[in-house]
Amino acid sequence: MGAAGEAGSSAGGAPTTDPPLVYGVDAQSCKGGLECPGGGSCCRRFEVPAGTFQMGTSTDTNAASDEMPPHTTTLRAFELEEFEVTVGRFRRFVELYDGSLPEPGSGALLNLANSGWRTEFAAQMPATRAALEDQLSCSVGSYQAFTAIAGVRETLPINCVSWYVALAFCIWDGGRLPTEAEWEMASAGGDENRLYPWGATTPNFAVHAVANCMGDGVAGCSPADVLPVGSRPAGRGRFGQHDLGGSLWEWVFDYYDATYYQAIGTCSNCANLSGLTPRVIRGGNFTSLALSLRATGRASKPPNAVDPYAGFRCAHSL
Ligand SMILES: [Ca+2]
Repeated sequence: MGAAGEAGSSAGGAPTTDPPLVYGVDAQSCKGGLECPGGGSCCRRFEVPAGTFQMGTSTDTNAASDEMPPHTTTLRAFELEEFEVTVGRFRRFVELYDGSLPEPGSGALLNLANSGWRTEFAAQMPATRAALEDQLSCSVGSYQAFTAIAGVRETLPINCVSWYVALAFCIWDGGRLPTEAEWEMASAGGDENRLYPWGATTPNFAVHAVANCMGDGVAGCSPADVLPVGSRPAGRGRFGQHDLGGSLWEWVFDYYDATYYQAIGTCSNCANLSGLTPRVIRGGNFTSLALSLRATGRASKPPNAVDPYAGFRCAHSL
């Protein structure tokens, strides 16, 4: 009792009244309402039903070697968020962020051992809110989405987030990161094996995806090419998710291994939970050409990379 009183008086300022950062509360980033384009909650999510599909491809002549061979993949049902995580949602995490971290093992997926948060991730996390805000300022005056004060950019997809921060956010919000297999199942429309999330149609960048620096309708890349989530509704996937092709690359849980498909074979609820440093990113970004928007396309970044081209969305187990 004495220590608390002394701290409050000796600081000479108002005691903090912020609630603590509590991990694992479902959709707390949208508490009180946070509306995204189309009129729904920015936290809305849609079920991707259980099923079996061919992950990867052997028929797409544009495919890279890391997309081959295709392998039969079975997944249990899960929910995937409709939108990439927005600035408005992420701001609520920032406002509470005090450096405290998820419990080890939280955010685990598919009952796989060694998934979820690990103690060794702590060293990769910003220690303070100020350090987190510093990361979010990775592209000041250009592509960065976050602003210190809420303004007109609240429905832009949050970028400048590391894999670690993305995972922590999803756990805080009651979810986790999708596995690479889950993400591809959503983007390919499961057993429809769509070339792009919307189908086989060659992308029209005014209609299907925020990509090719055509977000503003003008050739050439500029900050105006970063658009609110859900800006290309005709590009939604089979299960309702927006922007699986384009907008931002999306972090998924898996380690990246270019030869993973050659070794995995038929698998059920599989994920690559070991390997070297890089993690998988999927779906291309607002500067990408059509090639990167394909449902089977794979890329990677070091997990501590913070740049304006990558964001994420969260998955939720059922
Ligand atoms: Ca995307």
